[in-house]
Amino acid sequence: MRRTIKDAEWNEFQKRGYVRLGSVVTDEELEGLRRRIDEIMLGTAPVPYDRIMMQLDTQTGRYEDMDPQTKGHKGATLAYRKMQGLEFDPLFLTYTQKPLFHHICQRAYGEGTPVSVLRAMFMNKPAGQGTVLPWHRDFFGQIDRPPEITVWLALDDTTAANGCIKVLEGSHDLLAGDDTTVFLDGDQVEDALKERRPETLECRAGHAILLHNRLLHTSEVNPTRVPRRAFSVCYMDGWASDKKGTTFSRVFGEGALDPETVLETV
Ligand SMILES: O=C(O)CCC(=O)C(=O)O
Repeated sequence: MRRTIKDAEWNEFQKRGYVRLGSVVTDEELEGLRRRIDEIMLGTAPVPYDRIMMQLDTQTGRYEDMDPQTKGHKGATLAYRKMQGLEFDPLFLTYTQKPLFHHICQRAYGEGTPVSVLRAMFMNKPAGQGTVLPWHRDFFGQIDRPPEITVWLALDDTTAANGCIKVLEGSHDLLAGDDTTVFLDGDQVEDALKERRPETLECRAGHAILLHNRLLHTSEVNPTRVPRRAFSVCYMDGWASDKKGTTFSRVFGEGALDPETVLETV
C-alpha cells in the first residue's frame, strides 16, 4: 500500500482541486469497514453511540426534507444518510491514521504539525434511496484555521447511476474572498456552470480521492438496488478551534486518539 503522494500528484491536486489516490485499503480492510458500518447502523457495534451523530435518509430524496443530524442511534436500519464521529470507532480510527494520510496532512499543514479531524463521516445513498446533495463546498468559516483537505473513500463502487460525486474541476478558487458561502444559490450555480462542465468522479470500492475543501461538488440519489456507501475524513491543523475555542479530535501528533484505547477514553 502506498505511503506517499508524488510531487506531480500534489501539483495536480492544487491545480484541479482533487486528485485520485487509487487503492488505499486491502480487500480485508475494506470488507471490515463495510461490515462495521452496517453494524453501526444496525445498532450492534461496540461504539459509543452517544458520541456519534446520526441522521436517517429522507424518503423523498430532497435535501430540504432532511431531519437534523443528532447524537445517538435512530433505529436498526441501513437507511442512514450520514454519520459523524467515526473517529471514536477503533476500526475507522485505524484507517484514518494510515501513514499515507499523515504524509498528505504534513504536506498540507507543515511537517510536525499535529492533525485533528473536523469530521470522520459516513455518507450513504441507501439502495433505492439517497438524498440530493446540492452544489456546495466544504468551507467551514467558524474554524479559525479552516480545513483544506478531505480524503473521500468509496466503500462500494460509486457510479453515475448510484450517485457518485460530481465536481467542478478547478473551482476551489472560484469563490475566493467569499468566506461565508457553503451551499451555492441558483445564480452562483448558473455562473459556475457557465465556466466549467461537471466531472463525474466514478470511483472503485477501496479507492480514495483527495478533495480540496473549497472544491465545488454535488451528488444525486441512488435508484439502484445496491447501496452507495462512502467514508470521508476532513483533516485539519491540530491547533484549529471553533469560535467557542473548542478543539477537535487529534489523529496525528501529540494527544492523538489511539485505536487500542479509544473506547475507554470517550
Ligand atoms: O459522498 C457524497 O456524496 C458527498 C460527500 C460530500 O459532499 C462531502 O463530504 O462534503
